[in-house]
Amino acid sequence: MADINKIVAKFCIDGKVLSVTPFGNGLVNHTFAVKTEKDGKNTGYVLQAINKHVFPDGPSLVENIYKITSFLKTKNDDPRSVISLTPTKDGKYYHMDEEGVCWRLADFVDNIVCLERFDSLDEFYECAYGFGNFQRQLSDFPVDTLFETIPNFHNTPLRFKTFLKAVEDDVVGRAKSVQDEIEFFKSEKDFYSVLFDANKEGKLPIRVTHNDTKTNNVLLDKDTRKALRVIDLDTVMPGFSVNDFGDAIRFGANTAAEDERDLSKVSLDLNLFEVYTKGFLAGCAGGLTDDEVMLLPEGAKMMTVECGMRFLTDYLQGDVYFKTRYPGHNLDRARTQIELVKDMNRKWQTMKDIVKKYI
Ligand code: GN1
Ligand code: MG
Repeated sequence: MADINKIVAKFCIDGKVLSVTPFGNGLVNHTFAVKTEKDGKNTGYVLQAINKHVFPDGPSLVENIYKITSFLKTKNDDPRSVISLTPTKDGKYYHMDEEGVCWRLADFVDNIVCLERFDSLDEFYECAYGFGNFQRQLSDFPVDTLFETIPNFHNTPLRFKTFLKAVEDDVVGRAKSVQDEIEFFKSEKDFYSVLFDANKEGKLPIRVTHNDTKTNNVLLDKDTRKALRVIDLDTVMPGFSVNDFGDAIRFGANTAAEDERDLSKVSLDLNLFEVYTKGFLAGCAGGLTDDEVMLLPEGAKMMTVECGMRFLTDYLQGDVYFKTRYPGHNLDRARTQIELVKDMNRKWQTMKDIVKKYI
């Protein structure tokens, strides 16, 4: 990798750089904390190398973030509530290194909590509120001006085709050992188009969506414990609101971690599902149509089944997309998602009854 200090030096840092160290645990980009000092006070930045295999067009991605954050700043007075990109010395918002890796630098916000896992229902509610509010504040953003950083990101029918191709190609010879998992994704094939169908029927509009709504992408203020800032705007793209809701449920309302190996621990917590529904819809402040609200369970199941399929696809392709910590990590993640989908199928009617209460 490029010399990290040289990269940092390309940006307009305010103060003296003290250290640059790896930071966070995203599965895609490389992130670093840049600690700085100015007038005897410690501050900092967040530096990221954009994964060019995942996001081939880094400059357009950064431009998206610039547009979104500039727009959000017109609606938020508190600078802590919106990401600020730091320009480079030549006046851009990214630096392209010699290996063609695109880097960007953002402000570091202090006195926050970033929740890998929330400790209380109130915190989960706040994460939901934060993403709902993000949805609402961008409801009049010109969605057509956004670049699609990953085309077809939540095109589940297409993801299914890619999955079938990976099974057929079986490049690393793993398909035979995961027949049950493969069959599971095939058995759900009629479900994959329900959101696109609803869109065609005029029931599900295209909106500005975040597309990575894990709890750790909403920062809470440490003192007030209220949602402060939505981060990780790489996948902000045109999409369906129900998928933003859904990915949060997949990650946050699971009673186990995304890669739990003891499948008996995996289930959908209906109480958390309801808390998130309440928080998300409160943040949206009436912005979603009744049809959209009724499709929230579909969003939850879609994101879970799609993510599971993506993990299994990656396993079949030899673990080339998601970072893994051990052989079989992607398979474990896929199995967890399958277990969660099965539980959603069992609890389907209750999920529908819950969202209906909030129309
Ligand atoms: C990836 O890198 P991270 O953790 O923010 C992935 C998401 C998956 C998630 C699963 C661009 O997100 O779609 O849901 O892993 N992001 C991309 O943990 O593919
Ligand atoms: Mg992410």
